[in-house]
Amino acid sequence: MKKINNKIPRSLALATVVLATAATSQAAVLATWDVWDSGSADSTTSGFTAMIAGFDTIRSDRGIADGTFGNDLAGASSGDTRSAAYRGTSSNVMTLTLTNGTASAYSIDSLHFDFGVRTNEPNSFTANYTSGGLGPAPTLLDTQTSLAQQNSTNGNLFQFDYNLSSSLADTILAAGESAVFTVDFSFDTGSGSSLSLIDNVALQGTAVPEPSSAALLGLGGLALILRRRR
Ligand SMILES: [Ca+2]
Ligand SMILES: [Ca+2]
Repeated sequence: MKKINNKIPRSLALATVVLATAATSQAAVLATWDVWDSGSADSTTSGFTAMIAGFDTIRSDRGIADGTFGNDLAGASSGDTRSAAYRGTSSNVMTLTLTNGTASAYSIDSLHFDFGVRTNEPNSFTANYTSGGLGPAPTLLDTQTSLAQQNSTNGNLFQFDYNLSSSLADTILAAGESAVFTVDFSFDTGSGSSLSLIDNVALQGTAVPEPSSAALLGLGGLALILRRRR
């Protein structure tokens, strides 16, 4: 009797380890924008494509060089001086489109960006999940109003990090699906003498693990152990 009791917990522990190993998947940086050669992401996780459209122009002298995407995600350049720029008088909606061209579903975990307010230019915005494979669409992620002007060059400006699971019921982007996020800027006195800036944009996500043969074996083993125990 004593022997059996000693063996059962060890077998259960082993099955649990097998299950846990099969279910573990690491967060990945899916797309980043810092250098702004174009609206295309600087880099993406293999198989993803990502584009930002709608900016007024790409600046060459006012990047936000704090080295972080938003505040929470390291890895942005501390030397790059480019950013996407927005005037209230022309295009004032940033449209970010992420497409999952891999064979796996991914959970889209977080959106990060830095925002710098310039004289007489957009100082308010709403951040939205707008359309695509997540849901529900549309979903308001955040509203910011009357942010202070920050006219220092290359400073550490406003930083935003959004945990998408706190706003979206469905954060799973299936293979082949796209997701569109928008940041809608507002307020402008009309002088148009400078530009508000977006820089250090990133999306983070996690591959959804397929039920692997190891996990199925683990489940089978667990069922067998539980049956024996009765
Ligand atoms: Ca930059
Ligand atoms: Ca930052």
